[in-house]
Amino acid sequence: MIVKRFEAVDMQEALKLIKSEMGSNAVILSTKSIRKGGGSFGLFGRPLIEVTAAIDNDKKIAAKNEDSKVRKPDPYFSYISSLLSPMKDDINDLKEIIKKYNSDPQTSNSEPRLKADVEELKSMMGFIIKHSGMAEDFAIAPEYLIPYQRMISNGVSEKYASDLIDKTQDARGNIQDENLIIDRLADEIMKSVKTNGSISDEKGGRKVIAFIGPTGVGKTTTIAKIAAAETFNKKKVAIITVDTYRIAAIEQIKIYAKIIGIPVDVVLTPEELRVTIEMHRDKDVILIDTAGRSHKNDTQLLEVSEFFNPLSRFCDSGEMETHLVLGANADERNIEDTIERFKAVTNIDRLLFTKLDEAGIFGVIYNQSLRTGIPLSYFTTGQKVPEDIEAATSERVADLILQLSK
Ligand SMILES: Nc1nc2c(ncn2[C@@H]2O[C@H](COP(=O)(O)OP(=O)(O)O)[C@@H](O)[C@H]2O)c(=O)[nH]1
Ligand SMILES: [Mg+2]
Repeated sequence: MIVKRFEAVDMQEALKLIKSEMGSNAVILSTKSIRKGGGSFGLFGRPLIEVTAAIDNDKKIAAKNEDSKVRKPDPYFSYISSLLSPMKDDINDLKEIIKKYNSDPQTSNSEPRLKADVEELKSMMGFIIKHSGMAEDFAIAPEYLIPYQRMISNGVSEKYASDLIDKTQDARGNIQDENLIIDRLADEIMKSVKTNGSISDEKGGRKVIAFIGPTGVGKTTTIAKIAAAETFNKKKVAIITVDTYRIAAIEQIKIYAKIIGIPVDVVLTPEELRVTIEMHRDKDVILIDTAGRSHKNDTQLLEVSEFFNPLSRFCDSGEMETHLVLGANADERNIEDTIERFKAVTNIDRLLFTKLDEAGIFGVIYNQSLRTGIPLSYFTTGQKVPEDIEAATSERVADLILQLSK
């Protein structure tokens, strides 16, 4: 691995330097503010940022590490293991029988018979599944059992998993090849989930985006990541913090904004918010952070509506968006409860899932997006600013649910 330090006036310049010297596979290890020139300890000098970046000699290894970031011990594998362990003896007996069967000169030429036995076993399995109550509303063919269980053990709701299986079965008749089934399920997942890509990809004029959600889910960190990416895409970005509690959290966003080299304003009232947005008329992207307490606090929910609901009146249509930020590592019931509480007081345009690196299963992302019909905007995959973020895509959702890139 090659590690290098870069000094620049802001993040935008640093990223340019890193990209040109190390290529786009380089990863940022750390960033800090420094001063150069001036007094003996660098006091009074020019403020600069120092960014340490690294690149792996072997890109393949780098890509593998990147991938393992969101991969936890396979819940599907543990599930299947737990199902299989009581049957271990039977499986070993079966293996012995097959071995004998193959080595017996009288039977080794009887492939058709073996095939018929396998078919019989499959239909028996189908019968058991049908009558076990596991698949009450749909008749699942045995070939679909493993993909179905893979989705269930990854947290996809039974209803959505059966819908997906149904669609794959109906549209194209029964398929025997498991890989083909997975491919077609991926197609159905991609067709059913809505994603909106990054802000830069969206057409139209300026965007004013409010990030709301419970405390600690990663709103401020995510805003810093998006601000850095948009600045890098040559967009003019400003951050506004709605601080209704005057907590130290403001310092955090101020530091990020300084490193990225963009302005940050703190507003206290809905009127100040309106005036500040108006002041940033020249910006392409305005990101609004909220300090907030727990979502259980109803006064905070009311404040969200008090601040953001009037915005749609003086922003052009399509300009104003509200992204509800949710931790993918939380319990699904909590997530659903949060969505409902925020939905009751304000319009939610996008769901943004953070902490995918800390989540063991990903079904919640699909379930909640389908349940609400709200498109997904971004996924974040770690604490590092600016790199641990990706625009949500339907391909990635299919990958997360079916574990295609494992
Ligand atoms: N593991 C992990 N931690 C994250 C991610 N995003 C944010 N965090 C951490 O979550 C904590 C709270 O983040 P913050 O942005 O202050 O949350 P806020 O209260 O919603 O503004 C911080 O320690 C972040 O570094 C993520 O994608 N993965
Ligand atoms: Mg915050």
